Amino acid sequence: MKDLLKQLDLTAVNAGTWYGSDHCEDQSTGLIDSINPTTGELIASVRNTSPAEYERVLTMAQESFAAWSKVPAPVRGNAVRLIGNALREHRTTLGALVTLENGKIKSEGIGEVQEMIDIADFAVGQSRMLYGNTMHSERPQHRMYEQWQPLGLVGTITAFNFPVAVWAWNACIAAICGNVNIWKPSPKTALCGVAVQKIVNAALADENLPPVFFLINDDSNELAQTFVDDPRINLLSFTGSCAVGRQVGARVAGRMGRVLLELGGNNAIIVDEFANLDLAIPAIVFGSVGTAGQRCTTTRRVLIHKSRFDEVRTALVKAYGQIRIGDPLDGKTLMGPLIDESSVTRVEAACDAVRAHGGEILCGGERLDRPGNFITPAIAVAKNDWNIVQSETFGPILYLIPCNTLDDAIAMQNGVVQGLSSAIFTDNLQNAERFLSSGGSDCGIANVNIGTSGAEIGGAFGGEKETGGGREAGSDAWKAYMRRQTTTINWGKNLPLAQGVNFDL
Ligand code: UN1
Repeated sequence: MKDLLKQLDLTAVNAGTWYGSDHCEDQSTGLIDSINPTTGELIASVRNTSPAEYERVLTMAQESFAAWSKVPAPVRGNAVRLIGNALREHRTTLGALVTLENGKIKSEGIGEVQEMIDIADFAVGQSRMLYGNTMHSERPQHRMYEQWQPLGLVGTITAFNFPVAVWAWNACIAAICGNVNIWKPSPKTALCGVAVQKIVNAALADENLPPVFFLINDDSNELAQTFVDDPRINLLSFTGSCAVGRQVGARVAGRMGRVLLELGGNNAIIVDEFANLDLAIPAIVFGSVGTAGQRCTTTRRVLIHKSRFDEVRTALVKAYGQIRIGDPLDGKTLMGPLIDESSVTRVEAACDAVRAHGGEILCGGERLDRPGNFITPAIAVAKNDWNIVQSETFGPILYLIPCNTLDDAIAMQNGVVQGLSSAIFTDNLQNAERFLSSGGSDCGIANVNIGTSGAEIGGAFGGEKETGGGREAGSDAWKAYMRRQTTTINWGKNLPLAQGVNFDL
C-alpha cells in the first residue's frame, strides 16, 4: 500500500484544497480519513477546505476563467490530451487506488480509469467540433448563426461509487468548452480526488496555462451547501441520490443557475419468452453484482415472462452461488465490500422488508465473518409495487418479478419514479422494437441484449424523471457546458425589421 501511495505522490496526510498545481498550506482544518472498506484500516487522510480557502478558490477560478476561456478550443483540447496520456501511464496505479479506497474489484478499478482515458480522447476530438448552426435570415444581406461560448465556473460534486470517472466526464468536456472546474469529491473517496489532481498537475506542469482544475474537500456538508448556493458557479453538476439531488436542483434553480443532475436509478431487465439466457444470465449477474450493486446503472429488477420464471430463477441462484467474494485487489475476486457499514445495514434492512411483505429471499443478504463491509448478494422474489422495490437500495439486492405479457413488463419497467437505464433480452424483433418505441422504455438508456450497466462514454449518459434529466459524457452532452449565442449580422446599407414591421421615423 505504501508503494502505491508513493507512486501516486500521496502521503499520510494530503492537502485537500488545490488551485491548479498550488495547494493550501493551512493545517488548521480537520482531516477526512480514507478508510479501506476491505479491512476497515486507515489508508491516508485528506485535509478539509476552510471557508477562507473556499473563497480563495472561487476568486482564483474566476481570474483563471478570464484567461482560459480565451485559449483556442483546440489548444484547450491539447491540455486534455496530455491529461489522457498521463492517465494511460497511471492506469494500473490509479485503478488500484480506486479499488483500495472504494472496494470495487481490480478490473473495474482499472476500467474506471479507462473510462477517464476514453472521455479525454473524446474531448480532444470534440475540441475541434464545437459546432453551431447557421440559419438563412429572412432579411436581405443579413447573416445569422449561433456560436457556443464558455459558461464560466463548473462545480462538480461526485459520488463515491465512481470516484474518478465521473469527474473526468465533467472536467474533460467542461475544460475543452473553456470552463474552469472546481471538484468536490465524495468524502468517502477523497484520496482518489487528490491522486487525480496530482496526475493532472504533473501532466500540465510545463504548459504555462492558468489553473483550470481546482479541488475542494469537505466531510461536513456545509461547504457543499455554500458551493451549491454560490452564484459564481455557473453550472453545478451533481451525481448522487434522488433525495439530495432534489434539494440541489431546487437550490440552484432558485438562484437561476444551471444544474446537471445524475441521480438514482431503479433499472430493470426484461426477460421475455424469446430471451437467450446464455446472454441474459451473465448480463443480469454483472448488472446486479458488479461494483457490489453500487452503480447508478445497477440492475435492480428482473421482469420475467411467467413461462421463463423458474428457469431464470434457478440459473441466477446457481450463478450467485459462484460469485467469489473477497479482497477486491485479488484478480480472481468478483465482488468486494460495500463502501461502509451503513450500506451493509441497508441491504439487510431491504431483505427484512421483503420478508415483511411476505416475499422470499432466495439467497444472500448475509454478512461475511471477516473485517470489512462484506455481505453476500441477495436475490428476492418480489412484487413491483412494494415500497422496498420502488426505492433504490444502493447495494446488491435483486428483485425477480414475474410478468404475464410484454406490455405488463414494460408497464412495470416504467412504473417507478426513476428513469435511468433499462434493457430487454429477446430474440424477437417485434418485442425489441416495441420496447424501443415511443410507448416502450421511458429511460435515458434502453438496451437490447445488453445489461443496464457499463455504458460506453460515446453516448449521452443520464436519465429521466427523478433521475434528474441531465446528460453527461458523449454525443452532444458538451452543450450543457456552454452557452448558446444567436448572432445576426447586417452587412447591407438598410435596416429592415424582422416580421416585416415598419417603424419609419
Ligand atoms: C454511475 O454509477 O454513477 O454505465 C456511473 C455505467 C458506468 C457509469 C456508471 N459507465 O455503469
